[in-house]
Amino acid sequence: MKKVYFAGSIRGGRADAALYKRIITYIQQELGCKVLTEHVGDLSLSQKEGSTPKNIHNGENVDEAIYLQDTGWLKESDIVIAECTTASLGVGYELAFAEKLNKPVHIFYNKERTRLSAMLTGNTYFHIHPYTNVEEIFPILNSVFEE
Ligand code: 6IA
Repeated sequence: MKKVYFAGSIRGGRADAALYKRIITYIQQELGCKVLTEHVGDLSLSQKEGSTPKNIHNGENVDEAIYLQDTGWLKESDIVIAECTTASLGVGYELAFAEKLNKPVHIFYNKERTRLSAMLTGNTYFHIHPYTNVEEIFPILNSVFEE
């Protein structure tokens, strides 16, 4: 079963969380893949998640654990899918990290709501899919996963 790393904004803002959830569910149920990062579509995950400056719980640095787990999952993944309409530093970092690992990377964004960074649109390594209606995302995913 293909392992998918889905990237979407968390501290960058949760305006598109419901869309992330829809994409994750589609990848799992319609395309039959394992999504390593299911929590990105968790609607109860508040933007204020871990907003204490160092995010220490029971003596553990939570952010360090998140970083180590996510970079581990990126190494383990077969493909990276990102929804980039809501800008996120974490997602930008993950995309560059995935490129260094030579993972296939597919980036979706709503071209009427945002102008994507030139650091993504200018990099021919990435497969970039601008859309105007979210319904366009699903047939594109079908063809990406047919390959
Ligand atoms: O800068 P951002 O927070 O917007 O970065 C979002 C990206 O970083 C996502 O694609 C995630 O893969 C990763 N990321 C950021 N925060 C977390 C996180 N927080 N857990 C896992 N990955 C994260 C804790 C959530 C937990 C309480 C369920």
